[in-house]
Amino acid sequence: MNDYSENLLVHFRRVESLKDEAVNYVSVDLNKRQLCDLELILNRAYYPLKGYMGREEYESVLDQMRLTDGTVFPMPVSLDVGEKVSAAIKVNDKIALRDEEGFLLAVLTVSDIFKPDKKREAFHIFGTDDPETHPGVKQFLHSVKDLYLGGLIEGIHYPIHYDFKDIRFTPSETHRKFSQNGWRNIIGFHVEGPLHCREKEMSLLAAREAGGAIFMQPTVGLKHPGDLDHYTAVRCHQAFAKKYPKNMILMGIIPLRKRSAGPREALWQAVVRRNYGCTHFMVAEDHADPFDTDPSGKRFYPLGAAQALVQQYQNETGIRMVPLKRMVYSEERAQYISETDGAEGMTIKEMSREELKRRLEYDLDIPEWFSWPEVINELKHAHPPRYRQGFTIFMTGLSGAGKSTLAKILLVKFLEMRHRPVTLLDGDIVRRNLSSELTFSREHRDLNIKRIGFVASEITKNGGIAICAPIAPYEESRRYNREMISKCGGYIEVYLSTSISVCEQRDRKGIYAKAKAGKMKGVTGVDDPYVPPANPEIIIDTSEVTPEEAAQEVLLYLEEQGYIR
Ligand code: PPS
Repeated sequence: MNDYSENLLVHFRRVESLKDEAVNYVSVDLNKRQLCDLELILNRAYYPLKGYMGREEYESVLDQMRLTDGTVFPMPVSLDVGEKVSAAIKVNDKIALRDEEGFLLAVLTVSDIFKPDKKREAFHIFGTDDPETHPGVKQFLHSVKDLYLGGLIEGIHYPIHYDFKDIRFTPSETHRKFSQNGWRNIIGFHVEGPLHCREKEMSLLAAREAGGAIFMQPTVGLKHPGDLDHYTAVRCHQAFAKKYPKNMILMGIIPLRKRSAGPREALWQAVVRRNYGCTHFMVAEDHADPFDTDPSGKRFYPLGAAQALVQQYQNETGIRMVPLKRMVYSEERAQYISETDGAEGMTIKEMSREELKRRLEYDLDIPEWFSWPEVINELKHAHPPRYRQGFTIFMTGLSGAGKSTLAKILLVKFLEMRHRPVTLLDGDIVRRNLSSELTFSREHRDLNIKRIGFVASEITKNGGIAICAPIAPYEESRRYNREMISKCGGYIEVYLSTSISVCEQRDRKGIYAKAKAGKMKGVTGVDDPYVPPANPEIIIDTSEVTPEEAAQEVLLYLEEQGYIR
């Protein structure tokens, strides 16, 4: 047996014994953010880290952007845990690190358990500890737990992915690919959102200046494989990468989570790309700025600060900074030109993200100078025009306000149109099926409404129409639904403002009579509150219009907004 086979056997035996021993260890189920870090430690993208930083290493990184041995490493990487976990362990213990399903990925030997000063960390990493001025700080303070663990990790299995396996390269795989391609200069291209013609020209210019090929690495950090967006984004990147000359580009995705920490993050991304085998790294003048897509031009970090920092450390890190220069489309020249030289006096064409989104939503023309049909077609899957998006009609109002009648008419109208599958989630029907165990307490009403919202969001996400008709007396749960469903498609809140006196007169179910007779307690509008919605899309008082007229009003709104045609 040669050395290689012998090493492999030793490793295999070690993994097997770790698996057996881990049954007795305290387990930590890592969240998506933590899984990203673990994968990049295990595959050596975070080289020279062999585990999570202990206190001394952590402090050194915060203060000096260096590990204790002096190596440049600007971002702290420790494992954050809650009090429950930290109370169950002590230094030198071993911990089983598992994924969200409990699958064993690695064993951590704890060297440090410490409480970081999170505000101080934020200040060092982001340049501020104010969550109101920096969304990255807000996210960090909100999502990272209060205690950190440090220590060496022994890997058992990479976090499992079923999607895009063929383009999830490890650093050793990219090193091999680069040398197979005969590439000596490789320019790392960090990518977040979808890219179009302009970004191709900008990256090609940078690659020409550095005299090398491009390694394009879109981040897929915290996207969940269940999100439609994740697939669309990667497919857009794949279509984009096909637009480069042959043997000029390699694309691989990386589970690197975004922090929006500006210059420090740019330097850190450069170090990671160096570990993947890149010799150069493209840095934009507003690289990793939390407001880099803000149409007003607002930025948190000074322009060029990220480029300067990566350049300052390039001899030590071993990866050179290549500026990603802004380009604009000149109508006269019918090509992209550098914004700083030659753009003066030219007719410049640009399209903002918002305008692109609007054109996608209304199925409008997107010019060839902006993007390619292959990329746009992929985007259209994620942002179909409104008439192909799913939507939810969420009615709210007192019992007897006319919700069920209006819902039934709309159901028939939508079925007649045969555009999309339609589901009616009437208050009574939901109470009988989905929420049969719930009472009419505030807590249970909120739970009921959120359940309806969840079902409606699934229907909407899959392109259907959900008609919901509960009382939904509280703003908080209605707002919760609005936020959740709007991410999946259209959300139209219809407030049936019919007064309590009219509802009492109608009293089809006799609940108001029972309330008056003292036989029923907690009836909405009588002795239980109804909070009218703050900003409904449509308000209808059914004492003033017929049910058909009310339905017509909703249909007109949908037509006006582009949901039906
Ligand atoms: S909620 O508040 O949104 O969870 O209510 P919802 O699920 O829509 O259920 C309302 C229907 O249940 C009947 N019902 C009551 N309504 C109000 N208050 C109390 N205490 C109550 N108890 C039973 C009532 O008939 C409602 O039917 P609709 O369709 O609204 O007339």
